[in-house]
Amino acid sequence: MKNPKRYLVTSALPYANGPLHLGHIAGAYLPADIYVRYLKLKGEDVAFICGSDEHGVPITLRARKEGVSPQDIVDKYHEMIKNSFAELGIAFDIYHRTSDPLHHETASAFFKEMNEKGEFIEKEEEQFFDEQEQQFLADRYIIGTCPKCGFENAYGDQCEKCGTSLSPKELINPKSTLSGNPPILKTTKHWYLDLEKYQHEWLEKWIDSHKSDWKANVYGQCKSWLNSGLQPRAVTRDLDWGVPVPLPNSEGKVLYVWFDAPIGYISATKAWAKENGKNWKDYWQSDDSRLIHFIGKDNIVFHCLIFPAMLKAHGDYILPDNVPANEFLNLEGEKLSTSRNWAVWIHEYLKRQRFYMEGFPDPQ
Ligand code: B3M
Ligand code: ZN
Repeated sequence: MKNPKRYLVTSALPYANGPLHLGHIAGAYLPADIYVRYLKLKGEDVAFICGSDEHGVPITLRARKEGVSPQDIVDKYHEMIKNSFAELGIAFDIYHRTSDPLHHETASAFFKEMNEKGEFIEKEEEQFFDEQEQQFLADRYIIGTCPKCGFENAYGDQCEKCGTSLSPKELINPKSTLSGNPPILKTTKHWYLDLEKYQHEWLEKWIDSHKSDWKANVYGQCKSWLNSGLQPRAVTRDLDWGVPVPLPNSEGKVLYVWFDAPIGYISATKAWAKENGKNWKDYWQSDDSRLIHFIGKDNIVFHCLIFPAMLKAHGDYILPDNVPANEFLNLEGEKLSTSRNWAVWIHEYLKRQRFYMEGFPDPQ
């Protein structure tokens, strides 16, 4: 876009289930911070938005393991992540969080408006249910034997041993990680985003229009998703942690974390605008604004296909102008990873840096 009036720059919302590591910073935060500093030096009108992503199954799993509530987990890591960014000098205009009531309101309203426009497919399906715990089981709550390689502790969505993506029903001898019992199949209703329809109506054309101005790895990944054909995707889950589905008879259901998290960019912008005498709609709903998402490469499909589909289906919003996604950072040849505890942790790095800068304390 030539001569936009204002810029909305976002960095991926870190999951509040662990501290930041160097891979995060190199991927989505430092490049965005440099870009924003450049724009601001030029005198541009910029909002630089980020916050904690505080929903999703990994947070509930961690809470269970530590015997605390999901809110306790996100409170702890939100503070820690926010402080690390501040100390590193990554200068967001706001660092918000998705457990904030303003976010719940915003995400609920977004879902409701899409639903009223008839954008969702409602479908009943059989899913695994733990009878003892009286709970439907998210993919990560089910383990069993991998049908490809025979590894006995494969998750319902992926085998960590051979890397195959799975669906829970493919596992041999599935077991609930909550009670250890074999789950039963039970019918449940969910709301789906009709990505197949959008692909044919406009998404494919829109991605093609960015062949030359998006990074080759980003464009290439989008094309490969499109070539294998997009399928409808469930945007709700049976879970008790998240933004409740704002419709009658949907107790025990929440919005899928990848539905509410990108809306977190919108709620964060609202919170920032309120504090700074700005109008958030200028940034999200005006054609002379430029929206740019900085992310890591594992988030490409959500930012380039799914979130744009949501924005367009809602109807009032602009689409991202660019989505610079970076490759992973490796440490001794292996990808940095929170779950495998293979990382340079930012809070530790900052502690050491402070130590070297301030010098050794006096011996007495
Ligand atoms: N929290 C995933 C990640 O940190 C996710 C990003 C959300 S951006 C809306 O990789
Ligand atoms: Zn396997």
